[in-house]
Amino acid sequence: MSGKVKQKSSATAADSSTQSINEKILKECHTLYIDPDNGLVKIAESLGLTLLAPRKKISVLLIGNHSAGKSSFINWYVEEKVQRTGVAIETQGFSIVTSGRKRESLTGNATLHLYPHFEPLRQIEGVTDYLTTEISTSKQKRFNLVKFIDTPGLVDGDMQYPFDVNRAILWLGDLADLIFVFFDPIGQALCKRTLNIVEELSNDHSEIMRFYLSKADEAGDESDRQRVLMQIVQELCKRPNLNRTGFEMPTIYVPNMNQKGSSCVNQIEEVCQDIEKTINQTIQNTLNSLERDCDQIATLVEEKLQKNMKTSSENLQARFRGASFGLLGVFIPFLMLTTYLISTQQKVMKDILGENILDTLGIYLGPLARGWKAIPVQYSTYILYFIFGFTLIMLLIARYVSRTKLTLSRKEKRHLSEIREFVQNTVKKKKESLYSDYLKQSVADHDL
Ligand SMILES: Nc1nc2c(ncn2[C@@H]2O[C@H](COP(=O)(O)OP(=O)(O)O)[C@@H](O)[C@H]2O)c(=O)[nH]1
Ligand SMILES: [Mg+2]
Repeated sequence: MSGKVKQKSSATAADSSTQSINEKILKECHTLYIDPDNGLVKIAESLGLTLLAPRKKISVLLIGNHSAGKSSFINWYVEEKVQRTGVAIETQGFSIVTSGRKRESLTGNATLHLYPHFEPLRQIEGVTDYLTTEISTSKQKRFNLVKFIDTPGLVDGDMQYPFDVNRAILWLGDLADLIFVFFDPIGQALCKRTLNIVEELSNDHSEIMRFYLSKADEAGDESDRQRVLMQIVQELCKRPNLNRTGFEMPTIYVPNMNQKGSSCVNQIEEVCQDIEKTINQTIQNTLNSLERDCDQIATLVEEKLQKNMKTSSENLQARFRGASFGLLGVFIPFLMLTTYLISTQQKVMKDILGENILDTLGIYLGPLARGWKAIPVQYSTYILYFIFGFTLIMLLIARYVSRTKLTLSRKEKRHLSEIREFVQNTVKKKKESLYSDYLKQSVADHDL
């Protein structure tokens, strides 16, 4: 066994190490988001921000006419007969082909359980019954980082699908990282249904769509092939939304299916390169998003702490204002009452305070006390009401202006600082190390 491994060509060995590094990067990024304790999704949610966890694999959606060779392509890529091929025009459903630990076929419900983000598919009536997942243990090519979504062959005419096939494909298109459109030379290359869906998909996804002339070995000689290609391109260009300059359509066929020994160039490697390119792009995007999401979380924390500081100082001011009005509300009435009593009840006051104090008070409060004397006796009850009213109003004002806003507890502040520290240091450091792991695969060490 070990001898066999050693005999592997160095290219294959490098390939498999690359595979595992890229796989590791996407897995670790995914975990950084979904960790139940300190995952970024949960942290962001506590700050009122919604983050989506990155996927561990890219999704490739394959669409095309019935019998265009979609399923055969998947089987060729995976190097295992996972998908049924060449079936008669019968209703086929959607099939997700993915890598895993054990060969297994899952039903629609199990599929939705495995991929919760596919759950909205349930809204399209009937689809769940025609949805399966094929798990294969294959590690060929980049299969560990790719999830293929095989779709029912499209046909024109009276064919009745037990679900809204267009709607389902459009919905899956929103999820895909790549959309492969297969046109075959013999079948109904110009199937209207296919062209309609292609046109609709290209409204939002033209940059991830790739067109291929599949089963190119069956297209006859070179001039026949050119004619077929011209025909398809012409048909596509009739559609205003699809009229793209520099329309590219590589000719591909599954190598071992070339029974007739056609000499046609096979550009199927370009398909693999496209998948590879998309994986690399996805890894870079995922790492960039990770950094951006960390920054966003740190900014939110910063804003929260700043706002809390502002609220704290506003609360302090409010308390001070409240205390001032409170004091006024007590002191002024006290002054008024005292002077009133001095001026009107001199004898009683003398008994209570003693002559000395009364004299001293008389010096300071004399002018006010004289003011009281000027007011006729019959109004004195109103004066007392006024004083009580004044006190009441001042105390109410004091209460009103001293209202404070809720601030963060010390524990909450510490928690926020910890979050900032975690995303800015721990997560970002992790991101940096993943980035250099990624770059190391293609660049020599001294360049880093
Ligand atoms: N000659 C040739 N036949 C192919 C090729 N790909 C698929 N086929 C055949 O075309 C038929 C339909 O293929 P299939 O993969 O089921 O098409 P699908 O309906 O698009 O999934 C099958 O009988 C395959 O053997 C190819 O590249 N070359
Ligand atoms: Mg098929």
